[in-house]
Amino acid sequence: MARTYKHMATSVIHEGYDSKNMLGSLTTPLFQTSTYTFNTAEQGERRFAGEEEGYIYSRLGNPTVTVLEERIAALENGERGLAFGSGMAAVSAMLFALTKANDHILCSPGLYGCTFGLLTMMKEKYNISFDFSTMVTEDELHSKIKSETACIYVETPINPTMKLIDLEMVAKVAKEYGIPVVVDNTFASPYLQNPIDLGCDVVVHSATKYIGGHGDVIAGLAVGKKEFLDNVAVTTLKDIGGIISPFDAWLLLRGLKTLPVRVDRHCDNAEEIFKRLKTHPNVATVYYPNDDAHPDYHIMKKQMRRGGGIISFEIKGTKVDAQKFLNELSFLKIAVSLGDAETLIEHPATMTHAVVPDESKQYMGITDQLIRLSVGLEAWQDIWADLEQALNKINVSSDAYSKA
Ligand code: LCS
Repeated sequence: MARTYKHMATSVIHEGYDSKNMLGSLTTPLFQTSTYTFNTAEQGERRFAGEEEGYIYSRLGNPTVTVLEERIAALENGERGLAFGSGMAAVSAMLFALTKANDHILCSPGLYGCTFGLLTMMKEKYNISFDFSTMVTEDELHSKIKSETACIYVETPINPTMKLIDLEMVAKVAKEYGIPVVVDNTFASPYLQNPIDLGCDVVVHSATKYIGGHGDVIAGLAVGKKEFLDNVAVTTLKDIGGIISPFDAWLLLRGLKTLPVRVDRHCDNAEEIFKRLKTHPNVATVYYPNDDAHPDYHIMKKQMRRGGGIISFEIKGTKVDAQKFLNELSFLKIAVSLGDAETLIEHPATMTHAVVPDESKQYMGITDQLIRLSVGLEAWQDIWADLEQALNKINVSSDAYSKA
């Protein structure tokens, strides 16, 4: 679905919904129903045979969910959207749809912990192997593609290291082999980055994050070609059944309306916090895409509208110091998830990426000193005051300093 409106701020509010068709209801009605009645037995037969348009049963489709799917398709400039009960349901549906036993998946040099867990499970059960590419040069990417490579799976920015992948470059190389590129666009949100516009094939989101934006929904979305997602809808989604509830779809439609306003504020706040973290004596390294010293800054300039709301940083010290820093925070919340109004802060090595084996953590750059900060919508001055007072309390031993 091509975007109807020139500006995303209008699209997030209006795409996929016309109040004239819904008794003038300004907001999308919540169709909280599990099934739909047929006027006649013959009508039921026609609907099941696909000869007549219409809803059958909410695992197969629901009008509130349809509006959400049309809206996300428009925001990502894809032909079709599909909603899921979690980000992982969306990720797993895409990977199962694109692979068969003995295939290979090539991944960006870092992935969300549960995506890593899913790939490990696919390897153990179906011998679908996976490995990583730095995706820094075309040559390196070419060298990692095998005859069994069935898809390329990319996070950018990568959770939690904030490395970026040049999507145009990856899409160009993949096209030479006819391999689809799936991009997890969770960290950027559709407001900051649109992978399909850069030549990629499928976009997935943990809608739990910026799209919902309020910490009250677990959901996932996928966007891609109509033929591909029509097929996923009647196979992986219908028969494995990881569907979204109509109420959660309704909450996402509400959250989406303020996506540009919220994400701009997240970015404004993150820029202020980033500058201050960079000069704090107890912080060793800061990873934020909109930093001209970030190794992937040129990629951020090319493919993202702004740097986003997530900052990762390494404190000087040990795991104990990292945990002490978190414990010293006053109102900022220690929690996984991200993209909420509340600032959330976590320790990836022992939380979101705890399932990743040490060797892979090391490859990805997830150290015991690494902290991930999802900058919220509070006043940045209050966020910084809390971070600063907690950072000041880390007792950095001389031993730890020498290791850092
Ligand atoms: N993709 C990315 C990049 C994610 O960060 C997450 C969740 C998912 C997919 C899965 O989405 P879910 O099923 O949770 O909706 N990331 C989390 C995180 O970093 N902290 O808590 C969850």
